[in-house]
Amino acid sequence: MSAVSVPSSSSVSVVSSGTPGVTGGSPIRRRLQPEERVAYEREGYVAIPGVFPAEELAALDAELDRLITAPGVEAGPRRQGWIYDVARKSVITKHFAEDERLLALIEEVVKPGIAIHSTKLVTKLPHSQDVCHWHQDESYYRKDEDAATHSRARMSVWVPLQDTDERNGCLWVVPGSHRWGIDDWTWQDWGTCQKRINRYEWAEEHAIPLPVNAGSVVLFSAWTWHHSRNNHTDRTRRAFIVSYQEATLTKGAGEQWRILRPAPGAV
Ligand SMILES: O=C(O)CCC(=O)C(=O)O
Repeated sequence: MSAVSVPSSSSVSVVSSGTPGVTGGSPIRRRLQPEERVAYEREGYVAIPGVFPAEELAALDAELDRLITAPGVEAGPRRQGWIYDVARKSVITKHFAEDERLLALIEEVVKPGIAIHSTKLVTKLPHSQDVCHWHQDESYYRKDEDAATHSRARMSVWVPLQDTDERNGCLWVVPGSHRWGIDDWTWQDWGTCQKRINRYEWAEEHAIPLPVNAGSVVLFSAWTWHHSRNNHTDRTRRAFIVSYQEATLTKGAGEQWRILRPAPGAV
């Protein structure tokens, strides 16, 4: 196991399997390696390099350029360049959210079966001030009073379409935070990801950045504290995000919910 793309002072769970053809080579369909799974369970996230080739991401990027100009697709003035429910907007985006390379990576964690809870495109335009506050996806997804929303395995898969680092608003996480339940939060009237965790200052002190290259994917638990900062560069930064959950739940985010692989034995 070797670490890649990590700041030297951090303990980022970015691991590569050492499997020929995975790291920096031609992308292949593969499962999480045991050490990647251990890292995910311990830290609440893991970054996997070399999942998608550049030309495939460029095609997806071009499709998103096309989609974003279609009437009613963009999420709104406060979310320029964002597309909610992006996987249901075109054949290309649908296929991407259902890609077997993603499903193979998550299948031993998100189970039994795999369903889509929701998908979105998150964009940071050049020099945008759109901080995404510290939050847990689960605080949006889980309703205490509704057992059909109580996932034990929900995971968000974050796929950057450009190389990301601290200058263009890479993802930040607090390692281990997926084990602490749902933290108290307060709605913010500015920025994005507005259910800001009350302990956000503490999060800042304990967070690490995940600078990952395009072609990588970051898998993180829906309970993991995460956020992203401004884009200080001249280039747009996009991330295609799919939240998956076990197929035994009977709902996700409205019409976005879709079973991709039924749980074994399900009719
Ligand atoms: O891509 C980003 O900047 C983070 C977005 C995010 O965490 C979210 O929308 O839930």
